[in-house]
Amino acid sequence: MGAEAPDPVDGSPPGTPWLSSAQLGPATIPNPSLANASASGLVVALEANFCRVALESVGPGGVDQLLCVRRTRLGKTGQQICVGDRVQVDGVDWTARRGAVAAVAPRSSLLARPAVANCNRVVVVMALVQPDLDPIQLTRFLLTAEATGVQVDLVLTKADLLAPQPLQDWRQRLAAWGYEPWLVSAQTGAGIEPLRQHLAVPGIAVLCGPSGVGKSSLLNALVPDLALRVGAVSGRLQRGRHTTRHVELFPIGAGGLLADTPGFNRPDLPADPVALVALFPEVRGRLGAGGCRFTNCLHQGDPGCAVGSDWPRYPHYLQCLEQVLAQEAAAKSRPAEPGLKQRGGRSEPRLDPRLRQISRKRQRQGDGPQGDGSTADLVAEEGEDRDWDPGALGSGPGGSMNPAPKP
Ligand SMILES: Nc1nc2c(ncn2[C@@H]2O[C@H](COP(=O)(O)OP(=O)(O)OP(=O)(O)O)[C@@H](O)[C@H]2O)c(=O)[nH]1
Ligand SMILES: [Mg+2]
Ligand SMILES: [Zn+2]
Repeated sequence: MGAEAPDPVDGSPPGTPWLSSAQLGPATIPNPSLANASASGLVVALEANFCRVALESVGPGGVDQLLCVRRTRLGKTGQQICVGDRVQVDGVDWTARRGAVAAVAPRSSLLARPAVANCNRVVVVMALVQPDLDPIQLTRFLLTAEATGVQVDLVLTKADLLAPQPLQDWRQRLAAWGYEPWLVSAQTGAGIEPLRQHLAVPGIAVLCGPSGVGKSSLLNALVPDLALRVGAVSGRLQRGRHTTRHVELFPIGAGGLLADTPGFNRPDLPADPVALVALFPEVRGRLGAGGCRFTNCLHQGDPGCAVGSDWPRYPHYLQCLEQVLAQEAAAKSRPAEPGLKQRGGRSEPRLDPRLRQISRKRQRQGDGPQGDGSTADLVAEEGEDRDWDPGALGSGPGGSMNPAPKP
């Protein structure tokens, strides 16, 4: 592991920044009739100021992927672009294999973190050991996954490091949570083949979990010859080192795409306390037919509560509920200050418009985040916005395939 396979499109190793201006050269359009051509495709990777779009149909010269920036008028609508988005690309330069995203199709689902649109399945990946499996952290990841409304799978990695009895104990414990986990080892290959068959179906699946649990190792085991970079865990808590930095989709089976994502340790909890309990599959059935006496029941031992407390994750539920209520109260008592925007119960600084100006100027001078000014050629015509933040999403599923109205 660790060796990097060349990128199937441009020959660069995966994980390398988008092509620099030196690599790309000036945006030459030898055949004017090919300029301003448009195409549609799927965003398969997002990094810094660019996205890579896999085209629905192969273009002139066998080009099947384009490196794209975003049109300013799209940015002005607040429309963010995520991996998994179906997009319309215009201003295509087939020779340089570049274009600009002009419109985003409506999304069927949206996972906020990692940011992936239109996923059909969220695969929560946690290690059994190194780092030790923490039930609360696992619950938070599962809640985030369940909140998307798509199918949720649970994969527990590093099974080679645990004896059969503790493995069996985890199986039983998680069955009571309503999950049938896939216990796998990327090291020995145990459990990999059945999981590959399960995942190799049309649609987009997303690996999601903390750093160091083995998401990239799992992808390497599932998709031979991929050779994604992996990093050893370290420290007393055996934490990962955030080896994967960007979301990227890789083909698995016919029509199946699996996203490797950067690990993170603490997923946000959903905002609505009343909706929280439905994200616990083991008690979802108790909410139907009659349900609790009070429609706003928070299931804390209230009279006529149908959910009750006789389930193993009830203490986890109460702990999460307490946090959701606290973040809701904090958001209510704290009016949005000028210069701050409310997001998920937290205040975040707005991007100072002056910073955007500086950033653009710097990029024109060839000192952008990639240090290459490579977008300057692409933006000359329409002044594309290159300040997008892949982590900051629009207000939810939505978006429009209709290009934003011209100002
Ligand atoms: N023993 C054992 N080690 C594993 C297994 N899977 C992954 N590892 C090791 O765990 C460490 C972390 O693996 P990665 O694949 O980089 O983890 P990741 O989840 O992609 O981490 P980030 O990219 O930081 O989010 C590496 O040292 C791997 O060799 C496994 O099944 N068994
Ligand atoms: Mg990784
Ligand atoms: Zn109740």
